[in-house]
Amino acid sequence: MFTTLQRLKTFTLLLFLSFFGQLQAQTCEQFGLVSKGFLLGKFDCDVLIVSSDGAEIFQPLVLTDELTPGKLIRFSYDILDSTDCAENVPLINITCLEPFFETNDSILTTCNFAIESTLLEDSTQTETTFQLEVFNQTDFGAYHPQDVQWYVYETGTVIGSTPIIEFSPSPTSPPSVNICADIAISFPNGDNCETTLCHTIITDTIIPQADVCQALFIYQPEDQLADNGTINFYNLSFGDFTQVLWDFGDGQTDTTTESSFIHTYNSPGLYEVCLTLEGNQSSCPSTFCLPVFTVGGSDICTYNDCVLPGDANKDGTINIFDALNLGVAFNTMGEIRPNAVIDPILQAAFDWDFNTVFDLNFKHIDCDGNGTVNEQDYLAIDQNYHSVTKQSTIEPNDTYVDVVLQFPAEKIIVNPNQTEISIPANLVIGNTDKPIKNFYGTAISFDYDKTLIKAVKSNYNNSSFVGLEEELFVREKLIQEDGQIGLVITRTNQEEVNGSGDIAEFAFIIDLDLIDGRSETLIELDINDIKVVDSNGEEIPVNVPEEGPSVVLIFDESLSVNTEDQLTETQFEVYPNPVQEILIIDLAKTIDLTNSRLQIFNVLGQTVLTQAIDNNQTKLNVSDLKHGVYWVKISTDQGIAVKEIIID
Ligand SMILES: [Ca+2]
Ligand SMILES: [Ca+2]
Repeated sequence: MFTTLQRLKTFTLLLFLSFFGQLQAQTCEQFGLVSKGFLLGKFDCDVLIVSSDGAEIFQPLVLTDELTPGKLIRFSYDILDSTDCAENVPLINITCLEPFFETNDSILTTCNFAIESTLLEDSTQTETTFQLEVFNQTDFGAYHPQDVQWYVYETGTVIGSTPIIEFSPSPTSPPSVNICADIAISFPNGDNCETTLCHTIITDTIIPQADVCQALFIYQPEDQLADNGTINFYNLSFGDFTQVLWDFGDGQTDTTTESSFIHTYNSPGLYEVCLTLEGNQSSCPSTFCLPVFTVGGSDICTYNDCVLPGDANKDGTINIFDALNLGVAFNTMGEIRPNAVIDPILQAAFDWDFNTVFDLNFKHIDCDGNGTVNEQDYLAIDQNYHSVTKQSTIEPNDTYVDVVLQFPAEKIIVNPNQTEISIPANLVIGNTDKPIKNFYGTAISFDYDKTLIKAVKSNYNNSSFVGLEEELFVREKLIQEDGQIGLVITRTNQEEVNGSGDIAEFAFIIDLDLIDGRSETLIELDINDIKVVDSNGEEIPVNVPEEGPSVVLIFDESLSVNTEDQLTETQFEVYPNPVQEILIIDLAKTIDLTNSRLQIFNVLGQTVLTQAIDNNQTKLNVSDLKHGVYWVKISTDQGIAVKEIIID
């Protein structure tokens, strides 16, 4: 039996513990959930956890040894059989035997926090999830931090803002990662506490094997706030090794066998630290390296030429012109960027051995940070893309080559029966009298009227002087909501070419319902910028017309067909569509072919083919016609029909 005083004390302790939140399970349902956890407290006593009917649930034996008056302890507990819940264990009680805990005002105002991480059980081999908790070590959790900002120390990526979070490290990370929390709290007496804590989590499950020599270490900044380059190293190596060599990446080495020590860097930054073990085992020597950030978050960019994923020319914006540098550095390899992500955040990276002629390190061109420049790096450009703003054109110069984006004519005839049409515009560089020299790549950005043009598609001209498409890097970026398109075409083998002509076609799909009722409609394009570069990425100045190209669409009633005159769909068929070589026109047997005629028109309304129809099936070889949109018009005594086809 407890004395009244003991009961009172028990109640007081429960009150303290309930502040902590981990032991608030008061119902069966919650009880089942809180089957695992930990207590925190300053106990001058034995602790026993009992059920409401007095049955002992467990006694954490480890406490007995550790309990000394005034000592802070922390222990974990498991409720062994939660099925008891259904019977008679609806409540967790903590029974503290005398002597009892005494509170002390000073501990309530001490800024004494720590971070604990727990690997969650639902982690899989491909993804590990940790629960991270920041807690107050001296007040039973009564004062949880009021303001917590969690971030990955190495990347600055913010990962949460509550005292308890879940975090799944990227599988591409090094095997350990530092998580920091900026913490702020106001105490009842008006004092404030602000601090930053860091905690290392090991993301790989590493199981030491006795017969294997394995170098392994983690590091932690001594004081994240001080940014003073003081780093704690912890040697976690295992196996039978006889010698240890630390290389701190700053020119300093050490052979200490201490399991933990401090190394101070003279200048802050990013360093590659390697630990090598020597020994008699066949798996020795073993070397393990980690990128070590002596400054966390974005502050490291004060000391490192940080990479903004996608900004491959480092001009502070990410757009189609960055893709030109992919061609310049294509297939080059260098250091992998630590903790690489393609989110638009500045990331510290090791320098590569290569720079552009503008002294731009190639690490900026490896947008995804995987150590190789290739087409996959475009993903970061595409994802982090900024609309291009209009650049002023270079003063025209007779020695420069002309680069134009042009429609095939000033006026294009439109058949009012169509619901949509495709209008082409071609990107043309130079001409046979004045070809371009030392050409390596080009990129263009222009705006179009999105209220008239519902889609744009670009096509590289595979017979152009630039080369075969499979040897090139070609990408289109369409921002339909802004009415903007970008296109990059660059070689990738560091070899320049000379030549001239049409290199790409843009097809503008116009919804004719949008311009219904107008006899004429003006389509204008506004060029934001065109760049042409050589194999060094150096710009070759070109003449670009100040006025963007325009075209007038004119509705031609002669192409239109009255409903009464129209052949029904069962009376004719035109296929395949798109067609590459043989176009087949089938007419129903019931149609009188006496005066029948077949015409094909291009988008300019010009007739490109006319012939009589003397058979119910006509086969036409259209492979000689230029690729694009055409209309097939069939005229018979029973009616006429017009059908749009695409020659591919
Ligand atoms: Ca850029
Ligand atoms: Ca890459």
